[in-house]
Amino acid sequence: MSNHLFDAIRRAARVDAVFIETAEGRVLTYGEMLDQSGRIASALHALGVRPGDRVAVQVEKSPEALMLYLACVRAGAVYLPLNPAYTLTEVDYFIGDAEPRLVVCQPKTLEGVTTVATRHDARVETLDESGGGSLMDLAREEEPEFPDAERGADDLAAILYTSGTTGRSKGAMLTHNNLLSNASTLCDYWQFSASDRLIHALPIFHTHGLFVASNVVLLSGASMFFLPKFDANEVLRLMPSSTVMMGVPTFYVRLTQQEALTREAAANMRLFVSGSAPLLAETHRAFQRMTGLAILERYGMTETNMNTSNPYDGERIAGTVGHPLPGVSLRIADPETGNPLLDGETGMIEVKGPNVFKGYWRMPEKTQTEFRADGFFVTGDLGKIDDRGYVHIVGRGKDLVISGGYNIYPKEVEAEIDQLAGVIESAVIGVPHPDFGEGVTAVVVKRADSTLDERSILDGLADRLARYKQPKRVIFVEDLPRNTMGKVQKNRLRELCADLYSG
Ligand code: MCA
Ligand code: AMP
Repeated sequence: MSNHLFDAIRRAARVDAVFIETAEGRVLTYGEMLDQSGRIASALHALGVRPGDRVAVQVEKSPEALMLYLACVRAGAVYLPLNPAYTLTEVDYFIGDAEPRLVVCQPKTLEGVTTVATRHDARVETLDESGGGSLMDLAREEEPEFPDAERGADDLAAILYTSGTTGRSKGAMLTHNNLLSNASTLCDYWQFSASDRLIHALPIFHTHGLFVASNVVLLSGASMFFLPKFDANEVLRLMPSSTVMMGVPTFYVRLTQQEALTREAAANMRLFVSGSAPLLAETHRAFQRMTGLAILERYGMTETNMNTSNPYDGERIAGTVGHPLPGVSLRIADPETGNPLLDGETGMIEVKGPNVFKGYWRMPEKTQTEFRADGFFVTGDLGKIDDRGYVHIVGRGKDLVISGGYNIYPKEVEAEIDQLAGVIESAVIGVPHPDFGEGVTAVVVKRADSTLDERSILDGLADRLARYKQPKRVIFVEDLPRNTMGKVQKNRLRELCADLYSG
């Protein structure tokens, strides 16, 4: 039997080597990783999970949660991670759309999730942040040996939901080879080896923390400090015994606010990687001034995994995302016609390669509109390539806010605000924010007789949207500025609110 992704992970695993160390000093070796993921895979099988079945997982970060991902790969299931911050309303949509065989949730959300899952014929088991719960009780009864399910390069390994500009979230279907080829490329490009130790402070329900960080460690047989969440002091404490960190720009903003961030503190570190959102050149420079190290910025997307990276050896240029990775074709095209543009011209970034996803789950038409006839995927990011071949992201052709590395689609927030009594219409924008990069901001037009205020709008959204999607501020205006076509001029609103979070 061959399992495209797990066979490669297994080949890199030296059973006695450390894979994970937690903040409390708990150590998990590669041998234990193989045993534990095998037991969980057996439990999944006993629960009726078969190759191709979806397994939806909404749990806090823990080593066991990562083992569950690996168990799904081994059982041939399609792993579907969900942010624990999602409300039940949001979870209901994902379960209804993906139709998982099994949902794994936290014991504290069992009641609500069971109501939703039962409606969609899914079974529910639990996993808590300390590795307990009904799924683990079942796994403990199982043998560690599990015959990995036969899975080829093109079979699905995961579905990750990404919000759509027109409302409905889309499930990006990622194959075994999407994940394996991209992680292998990154291992080489960033020169990972078994002697590396990564500081893993990212969540594990998105591409960055799940595939980029964890798969790269697994495929190089390296180890990682596995932190429940980012904490600048904790990261500084671990730096002397680590070699690499991956983070979103907010991690680096927060680190540069620490006096303890010095050359000595970072002396053992060989690489800091940033991605998921633009890293300000001033953060890049401040970090380099304090540590002597240039952050390596790269660019990716849920649908494409990683597309570009600044060089490992060579100049890492602030404000650029570097060169296309080996095997990735990247071009800049006219957003309307799709015709390729010349270097230096700004247009739509389009990519093609083994990293690019298979399509959106059960949305063939949507999938078709996002690809050009020659197979290039239209990213929705606007960029240019300079005369040294470095890619610059200069804007977004899609209406999207990125806050602390999380994506928020204004349409989704606007729809929730608009259905509150007293609201006539709203526009949601991203405004420069010193910590999160962009702060979600709502501009609202209310009825003349309405008593709505900022607090009542926020209260009205509390149970409907995950916390990070909720506006940090709500501003009221008489009416929204529109162009002659009737389209809301969000750039004018961004100017109006430009200083909302500064000072
Ligand atoms: C937490 N809050 C946020 C965010 N995170 N609000 C807006 N944006 C956020 N990102 C809320 C909290 O609920 C809290 O609300 C308040 O803001 C302050 O929380 P704080 O303690 O400061 O936040 P934190 O827990 O320290 O989290 C900030 C964080 C975290 C560490 C930046 O958001 C994070 O780990 N982000 C990484 C996201 C990520 O992995 N993205 C990769 C996507 P209140 O106080 O009101 O309750 S993958 C991707 O984009 C592609 C593929 C790629 O290229 O990588
Ligand atoms: P996601 O949908 O979470 O996969 O987010 C992908 C989006 O994040 C991309 O389409 C970009 O807009 C943005 N992104 C990721 N990395 C970078 C980066 N280094 N610089 C600017 N934007 C980025």
